[in-house]
Parts: sequence; C-alpha cells; structure tokens
Amino acid sequence: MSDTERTFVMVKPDGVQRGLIGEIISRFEDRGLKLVGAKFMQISEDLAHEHYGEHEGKPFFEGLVDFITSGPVMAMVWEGQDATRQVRRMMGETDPAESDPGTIRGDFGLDLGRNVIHGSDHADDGANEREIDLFFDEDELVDYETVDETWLYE
Ligand code: IDP
Repeated sequence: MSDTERTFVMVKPDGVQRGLIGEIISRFEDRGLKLVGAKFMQISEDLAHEHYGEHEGKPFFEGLVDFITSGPVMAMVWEGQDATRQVRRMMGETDPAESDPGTIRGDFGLDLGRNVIHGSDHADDGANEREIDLFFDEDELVDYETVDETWLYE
C-alpha cells in the first residue's frame, strides 16, 4: 500500500437531520476506507469561524456559520490510500446541482447551501491534517488493522 493518509469528513447538519449518516458511512466502508475517529457533536461559533476562516468576508459566510452551527454534525476521520482525493471524488462538486449522480452530493442534494457533507480539500496542501487537529485530539484517533487490508491493497 502506498500514500496512506487520513482525511477529515463531516456529515453536515442537513445530512444528520435527513438521516444520512449511516448511508454515508456505508459508502466509505464499502470503498475500503477505514474509520479511525468519529465524534457526534455540535459545532460552536468559534469552531465554525476557525473551520471556515478562508471564507470570512464572503457574502455567504454568515449563512454558512448559522447553518453549520444549527444542529449536530458527525465529524469523522477516514484512512486509506489517497484518502483525501478519493473522498472528494465520492462527494462530488461543491454545488450538488453540478455533481454527478453516484456522488454523495449528486445523490442527496440540490442546493449549494445544503450540500450534506464536508471533506478536506485535496488541492489545499495540509488541509486534512489541519482539520483533523481542529476537531480531534490525538488520543481520539485509533490505530488498528482490519482483516481485509491484504485484499484491498496489493
Ligand atoms: P467545499 O465544501 O466543496 O470544499 P468550499 O468552496 O470550501 O467548498 O465552500 C465551503 C462551503 O461553503 C460549501 O460546502 C458550501 O456549504 C458553502 N458555500 C460555498 N460557496 C457558497 C455559495 O456561493 N453560497 C452558499 N454557500 C456556499
């Protein structure tokens, strides 16, 4: 196996309210990714500002903070080969309307402001580690091997 990495994923409040946590987790499990951390939580205003800091000042920023703090989220860390990029491919585009059927946003969303899931941006170097650090303490992440790794990786 090469390029094993961890990536931060979050089912947003709309995904939680719509009962999509299990479906989304199943997709990543089926793909062969390994869950190494999970936290069902409510995001504070401070955490929202930190997490979405790059969007501060944009017209949609306040609405985004209101939305992401409006109800619980399922924060997770998934591990696997090329995990950050593969999760993004499975998520689809930022706008569900532009996302292909078969992707999470393409199957479960219609509107840009309600796009169900967040995943670290693979084009933003180090975003995965930064976001994992923001949401998880080191001792909340688990190192373990699964029985099928020999059959997932050459
Ligand atoms: P990403 O979630 O696909 O990485 P980003 O550009 O980082 O996309 O935007 C973060 C989040 O901000 C999006 O997932 C979406 O919820 C929200 N967002 C981005 N652009 C808009 C917009 O133009 N209107 C409303 N919400 C937006």
